[in-house]
Amino acid sequence: PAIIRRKDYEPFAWRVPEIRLDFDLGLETTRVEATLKVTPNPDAEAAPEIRLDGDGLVLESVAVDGEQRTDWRREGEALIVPLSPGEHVLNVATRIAPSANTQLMGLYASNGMLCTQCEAEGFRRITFFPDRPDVLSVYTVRMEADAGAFPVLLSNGNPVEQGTLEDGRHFAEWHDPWPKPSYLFALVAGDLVARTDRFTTCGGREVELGVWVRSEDLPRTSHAMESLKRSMKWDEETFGREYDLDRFNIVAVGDFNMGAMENKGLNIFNTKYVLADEETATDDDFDAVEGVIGHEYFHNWSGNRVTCRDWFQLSLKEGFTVLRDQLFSQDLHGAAIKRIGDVRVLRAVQFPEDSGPFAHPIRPDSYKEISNFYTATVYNKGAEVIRMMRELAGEAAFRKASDLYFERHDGEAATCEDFVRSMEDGAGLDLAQFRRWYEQAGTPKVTVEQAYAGDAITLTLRQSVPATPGQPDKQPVPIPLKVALFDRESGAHSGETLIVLDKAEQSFTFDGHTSAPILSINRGFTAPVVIEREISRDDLVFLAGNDDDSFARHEAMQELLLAYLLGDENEDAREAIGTAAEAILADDALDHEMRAELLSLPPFAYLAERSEVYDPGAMVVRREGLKTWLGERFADRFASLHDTLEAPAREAGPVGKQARRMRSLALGYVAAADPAKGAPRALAQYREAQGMTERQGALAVLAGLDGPEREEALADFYTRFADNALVIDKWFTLQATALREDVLGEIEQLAQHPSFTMSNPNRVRALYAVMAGNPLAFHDASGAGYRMIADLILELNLKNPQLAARFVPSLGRYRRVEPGRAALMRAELERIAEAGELSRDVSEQVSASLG
Ligand code: DPP
Ligand code: ZN
Repeated sequence: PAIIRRKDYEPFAWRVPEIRLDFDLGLETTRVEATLKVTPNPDAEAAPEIRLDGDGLVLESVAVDGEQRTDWRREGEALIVPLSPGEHVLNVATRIAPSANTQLMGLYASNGMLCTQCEAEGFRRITFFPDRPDVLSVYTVRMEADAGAFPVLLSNGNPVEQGTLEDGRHFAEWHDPWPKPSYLFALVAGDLVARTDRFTTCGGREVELGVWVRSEDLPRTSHAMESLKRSMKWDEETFGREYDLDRFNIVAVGDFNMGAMENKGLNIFNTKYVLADEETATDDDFDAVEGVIGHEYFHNWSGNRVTCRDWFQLSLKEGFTVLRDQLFSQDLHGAAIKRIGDVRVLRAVQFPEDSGPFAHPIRPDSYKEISNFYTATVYNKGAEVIRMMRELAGEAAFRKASDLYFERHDGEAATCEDFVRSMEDGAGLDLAQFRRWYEQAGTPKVTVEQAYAGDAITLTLRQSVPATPGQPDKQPVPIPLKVALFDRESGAHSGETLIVLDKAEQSFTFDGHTSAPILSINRGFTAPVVIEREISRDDLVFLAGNDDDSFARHEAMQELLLAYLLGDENEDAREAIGTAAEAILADDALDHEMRAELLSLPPFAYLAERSEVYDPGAMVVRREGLKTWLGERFADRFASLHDTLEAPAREAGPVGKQARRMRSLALGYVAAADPAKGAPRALAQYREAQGMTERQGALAVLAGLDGPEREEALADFYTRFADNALVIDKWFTLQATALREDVLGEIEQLAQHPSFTMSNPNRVRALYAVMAGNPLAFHDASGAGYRMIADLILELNLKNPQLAARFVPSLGRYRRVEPGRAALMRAELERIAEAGELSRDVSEQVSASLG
C-alpha cells in the first residue's frame, strides 16, 4: 500500500461549504443521496475535476447542476468528476449494505439498530466525498425509515423536522450549523429510549441532554448523565469552554471498535463507557465512564470547533483532550491516585510502543493506514507533552495560551505547530527546542549522578533519546523535572524546584545542605522519561515511607520492587521491600486507596519493558514468589485488613471505594500466601458482595486458584449475569487473566463457549487482548499462545481490520524476549505476512514488526 507523508500535504482544490444527505435507511440496503455545494478553494491550485473518496460503495448516479453526468471516472475506489471553474451543485446517489459491514466503519448494524463510525476514514463508506479533515461543511441530514424498526432517528446538530409517511414509515431532519469535517458526521436509527436532562450553560443556553440506550439498559444510565453534566460545568470553569448547540446526545452501541466517538452533538459510545450501576460495574468502571464521557465532551472544542488539518496532526486533538480528561478526573477525585494510574498505563502501553518496531513521534511523518496511529503514543504521550508545556508555563499562563489557541483557530483545521505557537505567544514561552518532542520518537533516558561537597549537592544529569526505526540520531529535548532534597536529620525538604535539562549533559548545584540530602526527582512525573539514578536502598525505603509527593513516594516503592524483580535475586533487596511495606502498612495518615497503590506490584508489561532480556516464565515465578513472600510476612496484617475493612467497604463515597480497593488487594496477598485460607475468604467476599467491585475483586482472586470455591463462584457469576454482555465480558476476562498452569487450554475452551463471538469487539478483547497480556498464556513455551494470536489476526484480518491490527504489536515485541520464544513469535509474524490478502491495517503493522 501507498505511503502517505506529512510533508506532501496539499490543500484540497475545492471547498464544500454545504452538504445535504438524504438517507433511505434499511438494515440490508440503505440508499444515500448526497447533495454537495462545491466552490473552488482560493487557497489551492485550481483543478479541472473533483476527486471524491469512496470505499465499498455502489454508485447509482452522478449529476452536476441538475444534469445527469456520465463523464465521471473511477480511480480505484475514488470517483472523479470533471468540473468547470466556479460554483456547482453535485448530486451523487449510492447504495450501501449496513448488515454486511463487519468492519464497523461507516454505516453498520448493531443489535438491530443502525449507527455510524466515521473517524478516521469511514465517511467514504457512506458516500463519495473528500473524506479529509480539512474540508469543512454545514450538514443537513434527512433520514427516512420504517417507524416500527427505527422509531428514533438522530443526527448531528439540532432537530428541524419530523413526520410520518405512508406504509408505516417516518422521517426526521437534522441540521448542524457548525461547519465540520466528514469524520464528525453521525447518524443513529433504532429502537432506543433516552434518559433526558437539561443543562444551562454559563451563557444561558438551555441544552437538552439525552443518553440513548436499549430500554433494558435505561436503569444504568444515571452515572453517564451525571458525568456529562459535570463535564460541561468543568469545561466552562477550567477552560472557559461553553457548549454551542441546543442538543447533546449520547448513544450507546454494543458493537464498537473504539471506546467512543465525539461526533458533533451526537457522541456514539461503546456501551462499556456508558452503562454503569453498582450491581454490574466496578469503581474503576464508574471512573472510566466518567473519564470517557468527559473526553468525548471536551472534544467539542479540542477536536470539533478546532479540528485537525490532516491526520498527522491527530495528537493536536487527542493529546490535548486526553490531558483535559486527566485533569478533569484529577479535579474530581484527587490528583495523586489518578496520576499514578495514568503513568502506569503510559509505562505499560506507551513505553513498549516507543521502544518497539512501531515507534513513532506523537506527530508521525508517514503512514499507510491511519487507523494504526490511534496509539498510546499519539494519545498518552501526546498528553504528557502538553502537560510539560503546562508545567513550564504554570497553570495561569497555560490557560491564557489555551484561550488564545481556541480564539485564533476556532472554525479551523489546525496543526500541532499552531498549538505550539499559541502556547509560545499566550504563555510567553520559547518552545523552539521543545518542538523536538513532536518530531522524535523514543522514550528519553536520564541518568542522575550526585556529588556532595562542602554544603552543596551537585546533580549531574545526562539524557539520551534512543534510536528508533527511521530515526537513528536524536537531539536532546527539554526535560522539566520537579525535584526536592530531603534533609536526613529532619526528614523534610525545603521546597520543590523545577529544573529543565535541555542539554545532553548538565549540572545543577544546590547549597545549604549540612549533610548529603536525599533526592526526590521527577516528582509528579513532570516528564515522560526513564530515570536511572544511583540511590541507596535505604534512601529508597525512606522515600517510599515518607515522600510528601504521592507520585514520588509510589515511585520509590516501585524502584525497590523493580530492583528486586529485575536484578539478581537478592535477599537484601527483598528485605528492603519488606521494610518499606511495613512502614506503608503502619502509616495511619494514608488512605486505603493510596496504601493499596503503594503495595501493588508492577504490571508484567512494564517488567517486560524494563528487562534487558525478558523471560516471561521466570518473571512469573519471581513476581508471584514475591507476592507470596509479602503475603506470608504480613499474613496477620492482611487478614485483619480483610476483616476490618468489610464494613467500611459497604460505605458510600470515597471511604467505601478506598476500603474496597485495599480489601481486595489484601485478599490477594492472603491467597498468595496460603490458598487454603484465601479460597474460603474469597468465596465469602464473593457471596456477600454488595456490588461489582467486591464481587469482581473476590472472583479475580478465586479465578487464579483451584478448587470448588472457584468453580462455584464462576458458575454463579455466569448465571447471575447471563443477560448482561458487559458483565459476561468480565467473566471471560477474569478467567483469561488467571496465572494458572493450564490457562492457555482454558482460554481455548472459552473460545468455544456459546457466549463467545468474533463479531463483537468487546468480547474479542475480553478474551484475547487479555490473553495477550497474560505471560503464562501468551508466552507458553510451546508457542501455542503466539499461534493463537496469529490465527486470530488472520481470522479478523478482512472482517475487522482495525481490530485485527491491534493484536500485532504483542507479537512484534519479540526483540525483548528470550531467544527461544522470540524465534517462535517472529515465525508467527512471518506466517501472517505470507498468508495472502492482508488488510492495509494488518500489513502495515506486520511489516513494521518484522522490521
Ligand atoms: N473516538 C476516539 C477518541 O475520542 C477518536 N477520536 O479518542
Ligand atoms: Zn479522543
